[in-house]
Amino acid sequence: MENLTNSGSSGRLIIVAYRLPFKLVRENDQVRLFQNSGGLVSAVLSLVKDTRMPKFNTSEKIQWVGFSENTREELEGQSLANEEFQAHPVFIPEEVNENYYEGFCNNLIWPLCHYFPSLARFNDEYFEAYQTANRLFFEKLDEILEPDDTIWVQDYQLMLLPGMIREKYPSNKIGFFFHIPFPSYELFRMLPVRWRKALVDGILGADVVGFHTNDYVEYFLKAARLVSEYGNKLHYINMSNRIVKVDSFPISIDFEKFNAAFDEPEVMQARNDARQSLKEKVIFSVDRLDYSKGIIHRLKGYQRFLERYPEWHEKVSFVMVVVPSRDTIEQYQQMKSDIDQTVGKINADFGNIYWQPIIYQYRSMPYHELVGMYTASDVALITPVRDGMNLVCKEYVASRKDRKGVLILSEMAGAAAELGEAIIINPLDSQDIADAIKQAFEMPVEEQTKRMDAMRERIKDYDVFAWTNDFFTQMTMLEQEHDRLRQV
Ligand code: ADQ
Repeated sequence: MENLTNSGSSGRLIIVAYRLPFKLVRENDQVRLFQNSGGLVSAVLSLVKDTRMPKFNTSEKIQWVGFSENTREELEGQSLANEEFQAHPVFIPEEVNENYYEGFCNNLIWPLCHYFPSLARFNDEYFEAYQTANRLFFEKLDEILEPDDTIWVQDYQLMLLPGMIREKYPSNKIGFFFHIPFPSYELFRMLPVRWRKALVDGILGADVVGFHTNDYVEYFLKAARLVSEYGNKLHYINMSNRIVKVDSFPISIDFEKFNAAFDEPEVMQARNDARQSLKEKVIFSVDRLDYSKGIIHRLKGYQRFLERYPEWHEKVSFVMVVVPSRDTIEQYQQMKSDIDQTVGKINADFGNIYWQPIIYQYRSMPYHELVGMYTASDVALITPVRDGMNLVCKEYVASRKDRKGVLILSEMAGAAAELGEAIIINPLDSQDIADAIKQAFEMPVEEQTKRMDAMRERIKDYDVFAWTNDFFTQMTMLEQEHDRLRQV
């Protein structure tokens, strides 16, 4: 895409996300900043690294407003900046945060947007806390905001914030990105009318609203039409005094980083260690503990594979890594215990003293080990029952500099819209998963390479640099579209 952003703003870029990009940790009387390694931090860092990117005021770091995992006392007198970011901590009282983050965000919005309405808890206190917390983010932003600043608000924890900013700052450029699926209207309308309207109006405080896929864009446009009676012309919503652009921007990864990692000594070592200790065929999966990730469905599919295709017994190792997440919430504890039991049962039913069918780890995996496993495995088995995008599958493909390996991917992941050369499965259908594993194991190397090449090319073209570039290009173009549409 043509890059129009260099003519853009000379103000600062302010990111507002639920979490700050780092937290302060004390080790033996030393204090240091510990950076989160999530997809958003990498994506925002691409803004710093990419010379094609808009020239925000480069004498200033990227400003980041977010909830602080440290207390006010812990941060007293400490600098909250590293080379790239200047952090502005938001302190949320514990009782508010419980109803806001665990409550409204993770007990209501998360299950609803991932098509688990039966897990959604509707509670007036949740919404009150959501409003209060969004207001606390706004107050922090209000302390630092300058006229030329561009604000980029992230995700479902902050849907009211763009509207709050727009009310007081009509001229600042505001972007909003939603990282999880925006659900079909039948799900969205389960929210009380006043909540629905507040959320849609809040999001529409932004100039550009981004989702991962065209489907999510359509669902949002429909919600805007039905909830707030905003009409749209294609991707544009006319708000009487301004226009909002709603579009898809499929988030991506740093392709070159994963591609180059293939030859790094630590990755090679991890790959060799894995290959030596595992059976001749290796299946790998890695995700956060979450019901949306389809971990139980994956295990059922693998179980079906072992039942139906006994010729593969003792020849396959399934390495399944789950990173601890939200395990204070009851549903997550229950899910963890279901996973433990299912893994135990499969290993007990099929394994023997020479063979453990599943090697299950409940921990975070260091980067070199992760890429070591990506590049050691014959199959990546990614089976979410619903996922906004899913970056793991993109990381797997980008890591395969050897152009081998097979991706089995759920049709319910946003990434399936881009990665059609994967073996696409329905995660609810165990037989489909079982057959896909068999097909993957039997796939000739030439076909693996053909499919990998097509997917690698696509991710390379639309990497995380292209993603951020695309978003900010749209922000800049909107001004021009504004004028054009007024004349139509
Ligand atoms: P997540 O639900 O967290 O993100 P995902 O996109 O797959 O899911 O990103 C997970 C990241 O964590 C990947 O970079 C992966 O490497 C890493 N990771 C996962 N398990 C790990 C482990 N055990 N050890 C180490 N690293 C691990 C949300 C949405 C997604 C959307 C992203 C970005 O739910 O759908 O793709 O935001 O928008």
